[in-house]
Amino acid sequence: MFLYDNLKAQIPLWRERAAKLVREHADMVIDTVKMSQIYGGMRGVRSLVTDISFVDPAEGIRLRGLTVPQTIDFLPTSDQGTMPYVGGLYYLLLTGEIPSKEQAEEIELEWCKRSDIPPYIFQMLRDIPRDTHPMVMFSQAVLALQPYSAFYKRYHEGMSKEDYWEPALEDALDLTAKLPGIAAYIYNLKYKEGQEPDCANLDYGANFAAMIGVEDQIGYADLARLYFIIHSDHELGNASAHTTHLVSSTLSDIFYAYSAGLNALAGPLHGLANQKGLDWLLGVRDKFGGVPTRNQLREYTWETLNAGQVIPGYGHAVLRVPDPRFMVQLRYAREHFPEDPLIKIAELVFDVVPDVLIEQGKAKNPAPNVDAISGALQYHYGIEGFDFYTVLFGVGRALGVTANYVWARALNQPLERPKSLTTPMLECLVNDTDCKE
Ligand code: HAX
Repeated sequence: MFLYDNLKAQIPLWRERAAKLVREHADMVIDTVKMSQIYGGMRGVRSLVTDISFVDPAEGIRLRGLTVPQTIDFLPTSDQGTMPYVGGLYYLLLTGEIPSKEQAEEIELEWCKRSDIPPYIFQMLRDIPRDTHPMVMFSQAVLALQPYSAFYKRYHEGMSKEDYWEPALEDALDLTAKLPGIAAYIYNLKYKEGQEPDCANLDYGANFAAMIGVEDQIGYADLARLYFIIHSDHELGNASAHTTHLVSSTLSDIFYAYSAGLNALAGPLHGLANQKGLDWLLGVRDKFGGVPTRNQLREYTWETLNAGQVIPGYGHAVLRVPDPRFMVQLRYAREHFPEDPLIKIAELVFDVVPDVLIEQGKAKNPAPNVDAISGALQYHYGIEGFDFYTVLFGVGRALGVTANYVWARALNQPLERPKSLTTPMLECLVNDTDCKE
């Protein structure tokens, strides 16, 4: 397999690069920690390492060095649409190399071979009360796959540290292969009947479009590919990636770890913001019976802020410019359905809300993030159940976090264990008194 051979060749070199850095510069100070950061959610503390992606505050995400537009332009395109194969993106994330079409298709084929879902998962999902949030169902289904973990099995049989990455890769491929089928099953159970999977003839995006029974399957397949690709990774410090990384650093396998990561994604300040973003846009549409005037939208924005709420889809912990993932979705919507009233509202919001947030003077970044428009695109294709949208995010995010997971095991990254202090200890430090820990 191209992927396996590529990783096997690369891993010793990366191990040596990491070992050399530690050997020769063990005491080098990379960053310092301020009081405001300790109390401020560790924003900006440079204390993690990943080569899969990097978020430049002034530019946005680079996936293995490629900007979002470059990623879309350079990856091989699916024969069934205009967007790249999701399998090609996975090859890029795992190896750092742009795949050939054959290499991308090999991943698609590998996913197809591994896509069967044990029947007890479906039984379990059917037994969960139907009004349960789909993220709960999704996270439980991922956790329930754990008995199939190759890593767990090999570890308990007695495996050398050198070999961790191999069953980690097996599990990563298995999990990412099964997620679209699980997500589609949840969708069909809660909202609408779709079709049987057909990965022998359809790629990752097209198969998902078929499984959820969307009307415009060709159009939606392209959006699904785009959506999974742009949601795949956003460095290691974001809550879903970091949770997965932390949990798997105990050497619990990716099923335990990504189930936990999904629970982090389910929060309204993270992945749930796409559902909240759409709610907010629909609130605007319903209040004004369509696209409002600029003044009406300004007032509506202030009403939300004055009620002590955030404007979903705006602001970011790292970014300081409009999120390129927002821009690429806006471009997609302008190209494919510019007359959609919700897209027109999203465009007006992009024009009006940043100025209001600047006027309010709180948000460090008044610009839109990925969630400011992603829900509106799903809505255009008739995807029902807004609470399902974070599940879609979870299918995409798995690509990045599992790539990180494979490399974390390949580089034998250790158990994560930062140090905490008490409030009196910090007060002692401030007063420069003799304090004991
Ligand atoms: N609307 C109103 N107020 C906002 C705001 C927004 N969109 N964004 C930030 N602020 C406020 C914060 O609530 C904070 O207020 P307090 O001082 O009263 O606590 C202040 O501005 C400073 O916050 P910040 O430093 O600019 O932002 P943070 O790094 O603390 O938080 C968030 C980043 C993304 C959580 C924040 O911008 C936010 O809540 N945005 C709305 C929710 C959202 O869109 N989340 C999705 C983010 C992308 C993502 O992870 N997707 O999964």
